[in-house]
Amino acid sequence: MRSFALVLGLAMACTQQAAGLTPPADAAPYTACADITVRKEIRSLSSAEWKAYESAVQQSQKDKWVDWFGYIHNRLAVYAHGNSNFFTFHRKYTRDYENVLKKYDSSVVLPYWNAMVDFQSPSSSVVLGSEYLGGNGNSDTNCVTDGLASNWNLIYPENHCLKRQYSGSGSIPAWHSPEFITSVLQVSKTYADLRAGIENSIHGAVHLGLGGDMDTMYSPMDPVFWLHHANCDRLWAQWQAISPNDRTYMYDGTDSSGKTVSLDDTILASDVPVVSVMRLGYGDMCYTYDTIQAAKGNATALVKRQKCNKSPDQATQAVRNLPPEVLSTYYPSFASNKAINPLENEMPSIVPGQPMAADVKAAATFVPPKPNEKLRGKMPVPSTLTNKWITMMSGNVTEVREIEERACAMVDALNKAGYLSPYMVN
Ligand SMILES: *[C@@H]1O[C@H](CO)[C@@H](O)[C@H](O)[C@H]1NC(C)=O
Ligand SMILES: *[C@@H]1O[C@H](CO)[C@@H](O)[C@H](O)[C@H]1NC(C)=O
Ligand SMILES: [Cu+2]
Repeated sequence: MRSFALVLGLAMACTQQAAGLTPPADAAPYTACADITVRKEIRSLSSAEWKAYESAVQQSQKDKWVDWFGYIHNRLAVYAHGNSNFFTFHRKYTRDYENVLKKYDSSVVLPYWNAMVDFQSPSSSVVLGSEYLGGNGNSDTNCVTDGLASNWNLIYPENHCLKRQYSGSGSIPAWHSPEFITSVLQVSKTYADLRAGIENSIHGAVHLGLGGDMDTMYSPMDPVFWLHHANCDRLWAQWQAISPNDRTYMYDGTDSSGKTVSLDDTILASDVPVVSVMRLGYGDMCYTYDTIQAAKGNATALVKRQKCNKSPDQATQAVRNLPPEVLSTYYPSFASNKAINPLENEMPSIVPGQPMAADVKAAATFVPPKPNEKLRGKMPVPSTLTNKWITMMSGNVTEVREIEERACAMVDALNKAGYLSPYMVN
């Protein structure tokens, strides 16, 4: 009980309304982590960090951990998607994989991929280049033949090579922009709102855009899965941190059977309750994200990126200059005159085409691309989810189409206002 009292004491000392930050009375006493690691965007990793990560992932594949995680995910598909379990299950599950990687190399920290930055032309992202996660599968077999998972042979659900089949015949159609995700962070008032807004937008779009194994329920076999889900987890963590008193333990909506979820629910394929994953920095959740660190005034992790982006605030300013009715509909926080909270702003920090810090030569000579003036008012509408995908995870079609309509309407509103996204460079 000592540690429980400590957690409570800390929460009270740091906040005015401690109630929301305090775990429910019947929750186990999760203690503050002694050591909190920082998950960084893949483009910020040094060569040593990337090599260590790559090596641990390779070993996990040789030892069939990749097959194991694919099996678990496939078995839990319906439980873990299209409902409130989405964020909580995947937080525990990605942490479990990160813990496996740490057995090979304790210094390894799971990176995330901010895929929104690449929304205009996902297939040109350096992240899908041969030095990193590799690109499209071979045109005959769809087997991935470059990058980290080049020529991987997997045994689940049957012997097969790791496959990718970009959904746009050789390329990937547009994803959801940093502008859209910024809007989701600002308009979502409940956990269930945020879950629907993220799962049905960038989450699904990345899975479907890459195709192959990523378009199945054993998608964790593709190493892209982990970086992509770390990104979704980051967005949840950021949203929680915007208003920690109300949101740290906010858990609402229903599960796959329609039952209202509870912090006491056991996370499937684990022996821990949901409450144990809600607060980063406690229990086994001994990690945070660089963007959250930066928002709290520690910009160390973001320094490399900001060197590439001379005026990160220009992007935010362009959105803030949108007409008031667009702001009040999509960006309620920007509509007020308050200072911008970096936690609810996905706009600055990375620029499209930015090389990986690990690629020292490319990073040294990189000149950030200017937004293409010809594309003013021509932001693309993000790709939509297929019926096959929605059915595969027992998703709610009405819910999916609602988010898609909002994404489409936002793009229309921005285009009508003559907006030029700083991420539109091609
Ligand atoms: C600041 O961020 C860096 C890099 O992510 C991290 O190593 C360091 O521990 C952080 N410092 C504090 C005081 O949190
Ligand atoms: C599906 O989503 C819609 C819109 O969010 C909601 O009103 C409806 O209750 C949901 N249906 C089920 C079966 O959960
Ligand atoms: Cu999943």
